[in-house]
Amino acid sequence: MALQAALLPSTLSVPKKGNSLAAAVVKDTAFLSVPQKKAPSLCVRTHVATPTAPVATPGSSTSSMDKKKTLRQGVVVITGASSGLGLAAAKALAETGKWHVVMACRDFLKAAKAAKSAGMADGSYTIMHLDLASLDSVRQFVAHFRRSGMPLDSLVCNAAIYRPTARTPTFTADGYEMSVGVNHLGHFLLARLLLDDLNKSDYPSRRLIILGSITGNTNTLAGNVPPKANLGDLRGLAGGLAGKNKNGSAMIDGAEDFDGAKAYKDSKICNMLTMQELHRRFHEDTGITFASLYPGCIATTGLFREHIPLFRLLFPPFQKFITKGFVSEEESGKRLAQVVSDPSLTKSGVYWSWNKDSASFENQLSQEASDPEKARKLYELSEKLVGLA
Ligand code: LMG
Ligand code: NDP
Ligand code: PMR
Repeated sequence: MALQAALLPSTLSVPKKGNSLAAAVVKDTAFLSVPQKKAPSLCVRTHVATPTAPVATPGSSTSSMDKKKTLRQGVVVITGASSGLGLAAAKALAETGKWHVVMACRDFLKAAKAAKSAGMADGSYTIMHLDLASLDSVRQFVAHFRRSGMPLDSLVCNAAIYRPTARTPTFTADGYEMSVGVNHLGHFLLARLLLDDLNKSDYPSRRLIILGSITGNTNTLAGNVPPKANLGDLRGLAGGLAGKNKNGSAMIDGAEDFDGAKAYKDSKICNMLTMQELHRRFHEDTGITFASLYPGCIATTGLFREHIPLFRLLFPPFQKFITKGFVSEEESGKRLAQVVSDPSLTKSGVYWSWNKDSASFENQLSQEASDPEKARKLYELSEKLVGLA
């Protein structure tokens, strides 16, 4: 893998606190349109500069030559960092001092409150507005991020919605079924646009991570709980996922009836297929690591907010005591943080999972979630739907 120099010269470290670039970044939000119903400001920087503090290179040797070389602070963008796994990973990474976290969130004030109440230190993160239910917002986020002057060293596509009891679809601003629109298409555009930025980064290990899940994999017990994920021949996606096509289907497989639980599981297959297709298309040339993961069953997060109250009450004890698949938000955050920054997890094209002792391993994806032909087709259709082809 084309890893660049493992250690960066100190001349590459980014501007110091209080510099003019950073000051401009703090104030420069006017060029962005303010999203409806949301917080008035799109970016609050809780510190003044792009990452400064040189930190020791993980695993670097202690020879006198090496001591002089330092690795600058990395910059990681995490979508949906206002709750659950995203927030826990943001906190875990920020706490190390090795990472500056860009929290890309749809609800600015919620994110600000969440960061504060999680105890994230001022200066360790920046909040930027991103609503994955709008491709315009995705493009605006990318423009905004670039204007900030920060490098991009790692991108985590984490945000998701789950509409477990929905029997009728809702749609994104662009007219795509919401679960697939947010979880897959919004992230697809974001990832594609930010690939350039990752590629420009001088950071030794650049990574693009997309959250997958066990429930999208039918080679597991959890993946066999109905309704099961299945993309079929992607005819619903090819038909535009229903928003603007009255005769189309809102389900990827083209099914007539909408099923919110299945739509989520289908979107997770898309996430896992996308990671692999990105790996096939870009890893060799760019050296970027593409990875996905199942962080464990984090049964207490906001993901289940739309489930019936009885489910929300019973699901955590069920996972804790019966399936034993339960993992706390804190532990899952550490797992995701590992995939972002652990020097031993640089392998690309991998779907990571953790065993009972919380040790990571390369997991096997289901046949459908690892089908290269489906991945290619999904990729090409998605490019069309997000306006890249
Ligand atoms: C659907 O219901 C909803 O209809 C839908 O709206 C959406 O919410 C969706 O996935 C989300 O769920 C699923 C429903 C039907 O499951 C239930 O919620 C039923 C719960 C019934 C509780 C059963 C009692 C179990 C133990 C009691 C413990 C008390 C705590 C209870 C906490 C409950 C929290 C959930 O699901 C079913 O039809 C039930 C049967 C599912 C079993 C599926 C297992 C299939 C196994 C097949 C094996 C295949 C082999 C694979 C290879 C494996 C290799 C390792
Ligand atoms: P949460 O609901 O706690 O977090 C989801 C995040 O996504 C929230 O910050 C939410 O924002 C954000 N989000 C939702 N819609 C949008 C949007 N349109 N634009 C931008 N952000 C949005 O769920 P989890 O932390 O559990 O889920 C995180 C990831 O982990 C998901 O990809 C999920 O599929 C995956 N996962 C979760 C598992 C679990 O057991 N919980 C298991 C396996 C995978 P807001 O705070 O404003 O609502
Ligand atoms: Mg599941 C055997 C282990 C296991 C694991 C690890 C999960 C994870 N689940 C398991 C088993 C079962 N679940 C069984 C036997 C049942 C039937 C009683 C069951 C039910 C169930 C429901 C109704 N499970 C669920 C739901 C949801 O609504 C969640 C879902 O499917 O969201 C899409 C869910 C989950 N189970 C999991 C995980 C990780 C989830 C959250 C889904 C995700 O993010 O992918």
